[in-house]
Amino acid sequence: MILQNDLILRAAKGEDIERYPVWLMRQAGRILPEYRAVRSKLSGFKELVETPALAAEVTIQPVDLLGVDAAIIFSDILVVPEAMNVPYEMLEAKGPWFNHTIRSEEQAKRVETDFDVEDRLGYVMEAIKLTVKELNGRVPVIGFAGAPWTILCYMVEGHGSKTFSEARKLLYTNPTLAHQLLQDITDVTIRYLKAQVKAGAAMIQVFDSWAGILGTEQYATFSLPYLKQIADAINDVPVTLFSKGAITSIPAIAQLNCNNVGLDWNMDVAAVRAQIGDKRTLQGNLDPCALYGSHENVATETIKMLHSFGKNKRHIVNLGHGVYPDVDPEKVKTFIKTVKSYEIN
Ligand code: 1CP
Repeated sequence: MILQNDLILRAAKGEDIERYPVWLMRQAGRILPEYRAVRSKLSGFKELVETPALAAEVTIQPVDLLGVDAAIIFSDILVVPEAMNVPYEMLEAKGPWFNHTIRSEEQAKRVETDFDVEDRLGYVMEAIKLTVKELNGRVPVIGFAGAPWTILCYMVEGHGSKTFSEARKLLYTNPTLAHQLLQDITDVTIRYLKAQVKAGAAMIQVFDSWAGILGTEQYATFSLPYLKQIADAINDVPVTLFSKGAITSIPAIAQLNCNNVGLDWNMDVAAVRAQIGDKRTLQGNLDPCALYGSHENVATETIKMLHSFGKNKRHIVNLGHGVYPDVDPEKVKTFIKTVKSYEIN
């Protein structure tokens, strides 16, 4: 398939670009009335995730409606623990819920790793194939998975949390079990991401959403070695590592075998660039709340971020985290328009 718009892939590889590519984390989702219309006809979130034709439809919506330079496959990071026999439910207005938590060796017995990802997660690969076919080369499709540490957070805690103190407790009380589970998640994740690439994903992003709740030393012990295995295993397409809140670990992340390092809005682009040099592309990092401002303010804040890049072409524009569901899509369009009309040279 020849891509008409390969801007994001060129930026990821450090090749020349005529303007900065732009997409948004969580672009396929509740900000769009067209997404809510599809979703309202279904029993719930999981039905959408598990129905390839509908997942493909909502994946393509932001390409049609917002003009982003990449599509991210509509799915969730929690499909991986589910495939490992730790299933989740998505409760309306509450978020994920696991009926089984894994906090002891006894509970860990239910965790399965020896299965075919095509078998248990085939619906994701099917959705990617359909999306690639329907996009017909308009933009690349990004595949993704959660980082092992972030997946462990949900497996141990059983639901969302501000502190994930049960998960962090395990690191102190039973580090052996924590490492065993992290390795199991890593093994499955590598097979899953390779299957996504085979199905047509042209770039991979690993979301370490709960990186920021670990100290630097613990991050080096319980997350980086597993991210390293994933980054080393995915060779055919560019890889983005997004470790939200891991400010002090950014130089170590940039040492891994990745193309892109995702930055959240607390991170200073110029300071990170000074630390890591030109060998990696940076992705981010407008504060998602900036999109609540007036159109004029959105444009001003976006330009401020673009200025922080200097003249460096190794950037992919995004927010510093997922777009908030109540943001006006017109403000998102202003953000995207501002990026697209910004001259790099
Ligand atoms: O009913 C709905 O529409 C539920 C909202 C929703 C959506 C749209 C959830 C529940 N997941 C998703 C899709 C999703 N999740 C995507 C789709 C593609 C896109 O970005 O457009 C992606 C990439 C994710 C990844 C994801 N899920 C992450 C990592 C990214 C991040 O935001 O940090 C995490 C932590 C999750 C777990 C999750 N899924 C959904 C919720 C509400 C949560 C977070 C719960 C918590 O706070 O712990």
